[in-house]
Amino acid sequence: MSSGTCETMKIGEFLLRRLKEAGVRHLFGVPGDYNLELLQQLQDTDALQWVGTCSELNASYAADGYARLNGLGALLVTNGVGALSAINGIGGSCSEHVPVVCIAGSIPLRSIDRGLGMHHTMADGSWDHFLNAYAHVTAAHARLTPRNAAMEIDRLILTAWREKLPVYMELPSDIAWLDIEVPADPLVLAEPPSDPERLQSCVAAIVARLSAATSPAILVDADADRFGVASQLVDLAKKIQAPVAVINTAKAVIDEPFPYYVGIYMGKASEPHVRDAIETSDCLLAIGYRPIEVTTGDFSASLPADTIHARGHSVDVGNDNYQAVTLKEILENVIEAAPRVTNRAPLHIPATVAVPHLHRDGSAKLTQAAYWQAMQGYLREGDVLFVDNGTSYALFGLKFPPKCTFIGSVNWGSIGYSVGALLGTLTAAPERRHILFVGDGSFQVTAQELSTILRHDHKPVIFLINNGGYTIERGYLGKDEKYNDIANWSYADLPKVFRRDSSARSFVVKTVGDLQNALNAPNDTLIFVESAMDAYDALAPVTHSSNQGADLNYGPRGPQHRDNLQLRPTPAIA
Ligand SMILES: Cc1ncc(C[n+]2csc(CCOP(=O)(O)OP(=O)(O)O)c2C)c(N)n1
Ligand SMILES: [Mg+2]
Repeated sequence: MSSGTCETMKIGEFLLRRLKEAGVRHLFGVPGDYNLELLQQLQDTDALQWVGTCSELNASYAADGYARLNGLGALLVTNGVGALSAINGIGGSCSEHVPVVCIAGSIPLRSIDRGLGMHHTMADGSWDHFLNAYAHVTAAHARLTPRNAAMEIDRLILTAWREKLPVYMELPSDIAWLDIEVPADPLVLAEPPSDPERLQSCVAAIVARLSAATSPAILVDADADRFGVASQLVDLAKKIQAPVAVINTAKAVIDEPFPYYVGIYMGKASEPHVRDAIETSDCLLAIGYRPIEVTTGDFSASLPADTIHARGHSVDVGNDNYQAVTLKEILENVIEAAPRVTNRAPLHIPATVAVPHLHRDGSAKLTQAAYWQAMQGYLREGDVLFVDNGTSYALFGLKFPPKCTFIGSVNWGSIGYSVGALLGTLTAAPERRHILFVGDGSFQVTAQELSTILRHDHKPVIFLINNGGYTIERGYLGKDEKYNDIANWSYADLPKVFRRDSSARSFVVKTVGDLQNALNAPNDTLIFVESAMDAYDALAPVTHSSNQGADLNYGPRGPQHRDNLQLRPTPAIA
């Protein structure tokens, strides 16, 4: 209960205090003259730990990765130049439903009052462009003033946390040190409770459907993770003995060894038993389902027409829509009320991917098939597993051990996200093993952040595929075109470049034996494994999906139909 008492505090200090009360322990970003006054408050009060990044783009990715493990993340940028660098990452947080508070130290209110032209603006006396730009990629935005700061700081932080979406806050540089009256009580992160009647009616409608069903099933998207209901979904699946599938965005949200977990659903591209469980279900409960072409086998997904759609704060059952309900309360009450089922054994899932024939001969040239098979053996319980765009999408085909976390940017798909986000997850949970699977092209976008990872003594494992460019794009168009080639960096030397006294173990891997040797290295320091592979080598599902993407993107008259302009699936290169 709030005591309603107030105290006097500087605006900047109040902002930092509120972030801390909301569970944020680190702030990512880049200093700038418009935010240094807040940074000094951070320094003086020790409220949060500063993690300086090489760019604001990387800070936005780091805050996103941090938020995925921590529940909320934050970054600090400077006006215009910093804010617009970060906006791609914030767009990603919006697309992927990740709560991030983006704070921009902005031009002083005195300049706005007097219409003074300032640097990091269009030099035309304008001041609203960046606020307006952020309005499109956030759930809420505001410029703080001494009058609104106490209210807006709480509104923005709570909105990010409740909606699981980013917010944008401008802190004019001349107000962070001004005293205002603020609530003395700590900020409480809580959802408003559901409307009792709506909750009860909705639960009754769901339970009636589930009880009458003979083949209920559950389909999970990323919101199940963001709204923290994975354990409720497991409990429900156990109680009603129903199969659970995820879509790519939610890989490993349900522990993959869980007996009722059946696999990834993506329409025609799914394994038959998964497709069957979802498409023929007589009561499908879908959680936060937001289909796009890459998560539905190019729109071949076909959910039953009477699917129950549950979202963070509303549910559709039949013709009814229920508002003022929270996902957690809905699920907890459904678990309570649903009759226990004891006669539906878990599906017997046939052994999946045919194991490719692999060379026992260690001197054999490394192929993607051999690589991913070796990686399957490398994963262990509790890993944080990252994938960037590219042929590394093969990671989706691996079976994750228990308690692993998957981090990817599946809907937004911004290459390089993973390297920045890796800094964020390492900062949030340094005790876990973090493994990054990334291509050379994606890595080149955000590579500098490896230096911050080394600077803070983190110990991730980085598996980089060096295939000379954008192989996944060759499957769309330009199999041999120069635009898909990139510079051939000496990737494995980078730890030394980025930290002179680096103790990282670096490997350049060309054969199956080299890879095995690298995989035997202990995880007592950063491990960087650069694997050389053929530019045409990719697992068939990855290339196939690029080919389909080209048909969707370019249409029947597109250039992908010309001879030999597109990499097509071939049996793995031996
Ligand atoms: C910011 C951004 N720019 C461009 C793209 C388009 N794109 C998608 S995948 C890709 C190539 C990835 O290449 P790489 O990381 O080397 O993976 P590979 O397929 O070669 O293993 C590109 C350029 C993108 N997704 N995001
Ligand atoms: Mg590549």
